[in-house]
Amino acid sequence: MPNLKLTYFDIHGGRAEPARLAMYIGGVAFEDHRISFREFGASRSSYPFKRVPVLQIDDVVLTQCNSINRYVGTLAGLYPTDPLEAAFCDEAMDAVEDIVSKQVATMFIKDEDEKKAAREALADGPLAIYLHELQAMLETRGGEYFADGRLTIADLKVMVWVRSLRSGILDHVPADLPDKLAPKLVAHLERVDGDPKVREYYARFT
Ligand SMILES: N[C@@H](CCC(=O)N[C@@H](CS)C(=O)NCC(=O)O)C(=O)O
Repeated sequence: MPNLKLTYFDIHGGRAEPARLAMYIGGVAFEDHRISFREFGASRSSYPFKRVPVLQIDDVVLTQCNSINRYVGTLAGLYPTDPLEAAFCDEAMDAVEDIVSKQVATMFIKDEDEKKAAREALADGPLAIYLHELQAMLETRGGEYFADGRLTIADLKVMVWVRSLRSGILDHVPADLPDKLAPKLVAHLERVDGDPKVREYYARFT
């Protein structure tokens, strides 16, 4: 097994959280290198694309969270070997990346009225569409998991996203939007978040 060092913000969410969870669940040893926003500001230029997460694998550096997810998902036994099931896994993860990018675009709006309008449009448009489509995708795949009929890295990625929406992280977007528009994604979140290994992972931080 290579030496793995995953660098990301010191938060229980975001683009590195599925990889952290996957490695913990799969018993893959890694250095969980957590940095503050201030530290990121100071070291930003040292990261490819000036962004995190980055995964150092021995002496090479891997960027792009879904590439990291596929790689660590494979090491952890949480990425399908069947090509079509792997594509289903990617499909769900890429959909989450799409919508997260749209959310991020509203984060840097300084004017409060403008931000409110952008967030309301986000809730009515893209967020509603992605919640609806991801719920439909889940149902098409059998209703419990997004690929392979079992927990995969895709479930961790969708769970982390739905959980963040329900935390009310986006001002002007109702925290109960997933409950109202995609209750089956909420049931999926509860199933995945309630997994004993996921519970064990978070218990380490309390
Ligand atoms: N396409 C990249 C996006 C990475 C990204 O934008 N990361 C954010 C944090 S979640 C970041 O580093 N932002 C810093 C900045 O934009 O200055 C990925 O999939 O990992």
